[in-house]
Amino acid sequence: MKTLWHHARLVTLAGASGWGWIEHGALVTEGPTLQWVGDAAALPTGLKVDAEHDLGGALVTPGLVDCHTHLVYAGSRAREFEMRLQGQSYEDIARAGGGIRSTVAATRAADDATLYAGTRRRALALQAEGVTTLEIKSGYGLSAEHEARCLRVARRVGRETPLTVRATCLAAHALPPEFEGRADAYIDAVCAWLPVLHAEGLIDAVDAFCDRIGFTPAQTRRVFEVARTLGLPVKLHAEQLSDQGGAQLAAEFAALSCDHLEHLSEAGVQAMAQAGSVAVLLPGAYYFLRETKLPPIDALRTAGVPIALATDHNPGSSPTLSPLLMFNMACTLFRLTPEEALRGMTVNGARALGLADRGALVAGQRADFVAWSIDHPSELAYGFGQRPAVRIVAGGRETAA
Ligand code: DI6
Ligand code: FE
Repeated sequence: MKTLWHHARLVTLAGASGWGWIEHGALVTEGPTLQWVGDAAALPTGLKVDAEHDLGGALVTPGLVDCHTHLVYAGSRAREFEMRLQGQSYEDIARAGGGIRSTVAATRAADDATLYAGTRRRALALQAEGVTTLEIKSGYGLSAEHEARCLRVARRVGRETPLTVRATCLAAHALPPEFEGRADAYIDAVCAWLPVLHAEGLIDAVDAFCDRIGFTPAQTRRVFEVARTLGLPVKLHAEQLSDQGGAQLAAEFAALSCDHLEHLSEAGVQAMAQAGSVAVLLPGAYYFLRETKLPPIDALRTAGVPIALATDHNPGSSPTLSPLLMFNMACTLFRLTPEEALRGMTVNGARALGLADRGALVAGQRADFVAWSIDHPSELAYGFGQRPAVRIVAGGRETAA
């Protein structure tokens, strides 16, 4: 089915910089693919289409790619938020058995229907703000059975919503209570689960939390070695609370991305540049944990490391479902430009997932785009708390905004 979408002001993001603006733009989609993008005056003569949509002069950007979320969980951590306000630190709460472990307990206790319903609700909330591609990590199951269950929920969201979902196994997220004091034994177990989860088709990438309250670089390396044997790409929660040299380790494995990065060193920046890894910035967690150390953004820019931006939605450190609020925080807190923020949640977000077929409005790419009721793309970052998405098209099909 061939469809013409006309009367659009296109922000294509074609090329390495700039908005790629086409003031009087049109798009032609053929099934799930962008077949033609350009100035309406240059539309191929004699073009025959099955359907035509007038976008009413709306500004159109690529669909948003949220490349880092922890959407599958049950329960809430509002009580822990109160404890932090009363003076306890995120790390103290984690060490006392709260934090990630409390979400693991709630997730294991939830029945399948509840776990799926909560995850789907959150995915649709992200979609309503313009997300068309979403990464979902496991990491609140932490047993063979429960990690598989969480990854199946992620896969089901991909089947039953218009969103493209990439599933990442983050079994090395925290030490489950039954392995207390036996972190190496837990890593042995994770290394044994990965081939099984992969054989079931549940994993697109492998992630780990390399930090003081997570796993050591040596333990992370063991997980990555199994991923490499399976041909799976890796990503890393790196240098979030401390500098562990995780970025350098991830670079050895040609990681798709390193994420968080507040404590990233210059050596880490250089390693990421050499490996071609994307820096995924997560201002929601920075804000909500009241972190004061900024990621080394200028050093990343100077080294030419691509910068992506994501919600990091999770119940402990970033309970937001607003990608556009992340645009605003990336600009106000991290001093990204609005263009860097938009590229961060489109082209560079796609790259952080290893997806080369989306992120820009260019012929041949996937037909994922959003029509917004704004005059200029910088308004996406400026108007925090506003929800200007009016039409969302995923894989050539219109979905509810
Ligand atoms: N870093 C984070 O910010 C999330 N996971 C991680 O490794 C937080 C997860 C949580 O607190 O539940
Ligand atoms: Fe995360």
